[in-house]
Amino acid sequence: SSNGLTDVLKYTKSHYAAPDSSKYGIAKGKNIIVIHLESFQQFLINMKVDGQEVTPFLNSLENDNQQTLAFDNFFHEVGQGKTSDAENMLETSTFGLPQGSLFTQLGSDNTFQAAPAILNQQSGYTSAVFHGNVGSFWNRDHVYKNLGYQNFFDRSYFNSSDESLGYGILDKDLLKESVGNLEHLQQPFYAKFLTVTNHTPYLTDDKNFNFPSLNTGDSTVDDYVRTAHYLDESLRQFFDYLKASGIYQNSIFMIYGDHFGISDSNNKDLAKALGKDPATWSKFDDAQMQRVPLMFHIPGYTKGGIQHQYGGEIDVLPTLLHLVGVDSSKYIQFGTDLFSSQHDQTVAFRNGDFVTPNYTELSGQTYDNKTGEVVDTDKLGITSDIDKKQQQVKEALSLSDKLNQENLLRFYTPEGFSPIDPKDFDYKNLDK
Ligand code: GP9
Ligand code: MN
Repeated sequence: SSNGLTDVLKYTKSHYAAPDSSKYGIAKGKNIIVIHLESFQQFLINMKVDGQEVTPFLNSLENDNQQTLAFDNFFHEVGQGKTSDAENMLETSTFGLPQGSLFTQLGSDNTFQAAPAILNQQSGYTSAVFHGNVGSFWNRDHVYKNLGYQNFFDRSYFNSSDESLGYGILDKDLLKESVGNLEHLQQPFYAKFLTVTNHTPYLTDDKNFNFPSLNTGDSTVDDYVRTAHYLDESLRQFFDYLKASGIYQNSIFMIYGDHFGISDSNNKDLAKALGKDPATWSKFDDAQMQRVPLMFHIPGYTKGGIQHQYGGEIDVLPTLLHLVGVDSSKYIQFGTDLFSSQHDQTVAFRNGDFVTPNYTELSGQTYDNKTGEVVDTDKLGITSDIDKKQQQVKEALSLSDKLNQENLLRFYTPEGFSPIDPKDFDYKNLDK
């Protein structure tokens, strides 16, 4: 019934964080170019192998303290839906499901109030997704229509046929071939590029992957830096095309890692390469590894710099909307603007664990972020504070699940928003 909405609205309205006026609208009217870095973790940024930077181009963006606002305490929050969970959170600011993928389970029929629709209706943005894999993967061919995406360029649109490495065509081919289509979109556009080459098991060859591997003996870990380097080169090339076409100067780039690339079971192998002792590696360390990049690169902006506030994927949509000057207050969103003074720095993992700037809570145990040790919360007098945060994390997750599982947005249409009719969109030529 629509009654469940009352609880959801009570939660989201009371957690709404008003924008910071120094950030509101700084990218108003600009094209939005979203770059989804497949399986890309924060530790790759500024990492060196044999004295060479793994991702020199991304480093140059991250460390551009004028034109880039980059986050170094930003976490992915995905569950079993992996890429699709990340996409869902970034497009809707609601969580993925406790089990499986929301895109697959509910994406064909649910009502969404998502980024492409909001940006189109409030600021006249056109929209497109570019992806070098088949359109049916993660049910995207259906979900994207419900999100309001006007165009979806999947593998069938691209001439490249080299799919021997990664998931779909190589990123360099995808990005190179996409620029022509991008140039034909009416501006301002909201365009998302889903990369795929940096995907486990990180297959490489010597022709395309010109970078030394690590030497841990775990091939997944060893080749991860090679495919990450390839992704970095792909982006440098892409930016060169965009600069030549004039699109670059008129755009804001939002770049993020969707989730971990090295799973917890392989982290001990990675430890040495990070200068850590595998013998003392713990669950706490696994949790800290869930940091992924998030950066907003705004050509011509001068007040950038590294941002240390804690946040996660759920927070991206209200942050982005405010940067382009779109009011988010009437929408049901579980995250809060990362730049707001009222931003909630408690980062929820899908299993109910969470991280705050001071503590990491895992299966009911509290770790001190400075020492990585389990603490006695009673002794520190923080038990009630931690309990309150734990309760709030559980509440947010369960209200988001209720909203999605009962398709409650069909009963809530914000003022001035027109519900999306997926029949309005037709993605021709899509591979099925
Ligand atoms: C495939 C790609 C991979 O199209 O998005 O998804 P993942 O396996 O990372 O969830
Ligand atoms: Mn992924």
